[in-house]
Amino acid sequence: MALQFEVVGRFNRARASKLTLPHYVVQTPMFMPVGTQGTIKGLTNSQLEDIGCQLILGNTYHLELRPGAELIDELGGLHKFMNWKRGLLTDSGGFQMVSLLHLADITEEGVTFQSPVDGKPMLLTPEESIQIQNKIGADIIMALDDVVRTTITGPRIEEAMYRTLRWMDRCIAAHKRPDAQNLFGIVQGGLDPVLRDICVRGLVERNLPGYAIGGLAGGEDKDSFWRVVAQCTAALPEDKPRYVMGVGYPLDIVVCSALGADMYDCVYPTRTARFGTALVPEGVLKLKHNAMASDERPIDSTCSCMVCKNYTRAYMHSLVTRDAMGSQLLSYHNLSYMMRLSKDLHMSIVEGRFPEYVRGFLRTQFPKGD
Ligand code: PRF
Ligand code: ZN
Repeated sequence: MALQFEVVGRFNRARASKLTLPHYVVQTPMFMPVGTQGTIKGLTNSQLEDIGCQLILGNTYHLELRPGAELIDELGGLHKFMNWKRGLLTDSGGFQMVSLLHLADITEEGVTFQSPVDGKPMLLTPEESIQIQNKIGADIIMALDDVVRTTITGPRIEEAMYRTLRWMDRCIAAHKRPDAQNLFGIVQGGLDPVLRDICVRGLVERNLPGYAIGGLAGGEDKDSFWRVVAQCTAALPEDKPRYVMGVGYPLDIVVCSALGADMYDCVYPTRTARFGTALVPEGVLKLKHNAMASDERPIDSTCSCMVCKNYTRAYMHSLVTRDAMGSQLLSYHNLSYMMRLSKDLHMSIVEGRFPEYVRGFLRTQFPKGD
């Protein structure tokens, strides 16, 4: 195991931790920005460091297509290649192919898909996903899982859950660097509590360095989503990190942290920035609205980020969706907001004022109490 997980604060099921990874020590709860091509769209590494970003995500699938894991390995691994000194995590690739390419097809052998480069059929097996991730060299690597939409029902959900467990064993056998990289398992099983339970038990038996809860944030209602998270966190070991994949919205991060989850990733803050939407304590602020055209206030008067210190809503209104700088500045603010949220959650748990923090968060987001 190449990590140390130390719980430094608790409030009921919520925890704050110090997670020591091979390249960096991070604090949880933690939001991890998503970089596909070895970069977070619109931000430099030093900007990411300035806003307190502790760990970023890379995608196995994208990095393998370009520039290729072989080359990254030759050049000393992804940390060195992109000159990022903090934490890195790579997702296994299957989910990206299934969600991006509708032509992907899953068999027991792996995920088959048509190459977006030349249209040739390609196959990503659990063994290959791990080999690629070993070459990329991230601190945390993810098992290849069989992901199905939570909104479908029937035998396919059960098949995918059992296949995810069988693939887990193939990933463990293929993992060549367990002392330098942490292989996390992923709980699948849709919205079915019996299947989720079988999957959690199966993964826990394999004694992995950390566990992810997958298959969520795919269109199911919030109640079902939170119920699955609550069930999984209750059954996962106390002394290992728990990562809810593809989440998400600030509200979901607050709720999942209250339920005992520690790590989150989502493209939402940077994607929504590119459409001109700012994350603020009250919810969202649409900078494209005409009302912003002459508004001299900063995006968020409670935010001390570089963008809020220097620019008005009016200036941002004139830039967004017209100039790349608009997306870049807004991504910077939105990620600053997510980093502040992570830090506030951590500190409020450590300082024993988590319930007050959550109440304040909810009151600001839902002032009418709805
Ligand atoms: N599995 C993997 N990556 C993911 C997910 C998953 O279930 C999700 C949740 N839908 C986001 N990213 N491997
Ligand atoms: Zn700001």
